[in-house]
Amino acid sequence: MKIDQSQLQDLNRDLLNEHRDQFDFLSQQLTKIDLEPDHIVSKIQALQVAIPSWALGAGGTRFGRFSTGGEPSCLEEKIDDVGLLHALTQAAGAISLHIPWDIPQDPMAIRERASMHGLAFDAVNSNTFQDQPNQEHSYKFGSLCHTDAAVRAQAVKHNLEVISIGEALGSKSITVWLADGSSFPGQLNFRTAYQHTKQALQDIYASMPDDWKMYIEYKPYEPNFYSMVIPDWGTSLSLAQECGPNAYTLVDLGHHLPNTNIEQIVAILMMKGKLGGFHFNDSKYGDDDLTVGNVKPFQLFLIFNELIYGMDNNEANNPPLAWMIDASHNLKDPLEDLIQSLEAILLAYARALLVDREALAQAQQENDVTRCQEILQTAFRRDVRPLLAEARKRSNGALSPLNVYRQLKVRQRLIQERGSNVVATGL
Ligand code: PSV
Ligand code: MN
Repeated sequence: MKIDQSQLQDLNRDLLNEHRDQFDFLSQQLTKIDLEPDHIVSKIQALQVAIPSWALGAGGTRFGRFSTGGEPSCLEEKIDDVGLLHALTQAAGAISLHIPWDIPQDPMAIRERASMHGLAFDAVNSNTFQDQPNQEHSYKFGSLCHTDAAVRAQAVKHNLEVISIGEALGSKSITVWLADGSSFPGQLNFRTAYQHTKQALQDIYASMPDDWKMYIEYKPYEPNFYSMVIPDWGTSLSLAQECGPNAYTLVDLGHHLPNTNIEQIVAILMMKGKLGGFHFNDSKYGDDDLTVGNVKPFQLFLIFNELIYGMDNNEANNPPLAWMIDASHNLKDPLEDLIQSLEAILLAYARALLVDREALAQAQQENDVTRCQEILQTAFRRDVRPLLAEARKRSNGALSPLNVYRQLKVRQRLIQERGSNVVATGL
């Protein structure tokens, strides 16, 4: 199904007067503190977040999976779902594919379908954390780090295939996440595992087109529980440095031990020009893959505060970041969940744009701790939802995406079209 533009505009009309009042009121307040509402709105309009092809169906836990109904059963339908999200929010202008979960049979046709929805192809993701049918060597004991050179070669080859699929689609980057590691002390020689991984990443990097980027993701534990070969940003950064200028660290918000100061990691990586991308999600305990900003919205704001500072003070030429939502939807309708995640990302971004940076720098210089805190919290506590709605209005999206989604009965229509038992590929 496609969102009918005239229906969407009709639904917008019902909310227009209230929206205008709220936007005008906020605009006046912002103008008083020397902020330009139009400038902020255009920045919000420009932020586009990729949706991963594996986040459109119900996820599962190792204890079970409950289907949502109307899930996309093929890549074409996944693209259509991202198209729905983009039509409503105007903030989801890209899709990120995981290979081999989503191998395009006809890349040109897939490209055309995506561009009909206004979507670009973001990073392609390799998968050496699962064995595929008829695969010669198993990844049970690792992939790029494996003790056996034949397994490593197979994993490198897979990454090269992923790159060539990405090229056919117009992607410009590959994200490598490795489940490699050990679950028992003594199982793995840490140094050998690192060296093997470094060599394999260098081999992949060497075959990458010149205008491509490699993003190296890290994760402290899971599925291995004693050690991961790339457990943290330091290891990822050192591997990226060993690969070359087009290799970067990718931060997945769920891939940190509890209470890690992620905003500080972001600041240092950007200072080094080595932050490549972001996987957004939220968590209470581990890699919970929950809706962005639902548990720790202040942390998300602080991260965006550093991102904006990094983008404004970019001496190291950190490239534009690849933004993606990497979540799993076990209870909620995945599309509703993604709408909420997009809203949370944009809210954090918009609030961080309001931070009075000059005043903050001065307060920091004077060690006025109270004032530093006030400056951040003043920005964080402002209700910026009218700015987001205005950005969507100007881009022909929905003033209230979730309401339109429900009023147009999108899920019910998808169930009618696709049935209630289809299961999307992914985790
Ligand atoms: C691993 O937890 C991860 O965050 C990586 O990005 C994977 O590619 C993705 O989830 C999907 O499994
Ligand atoms: Mn991730």
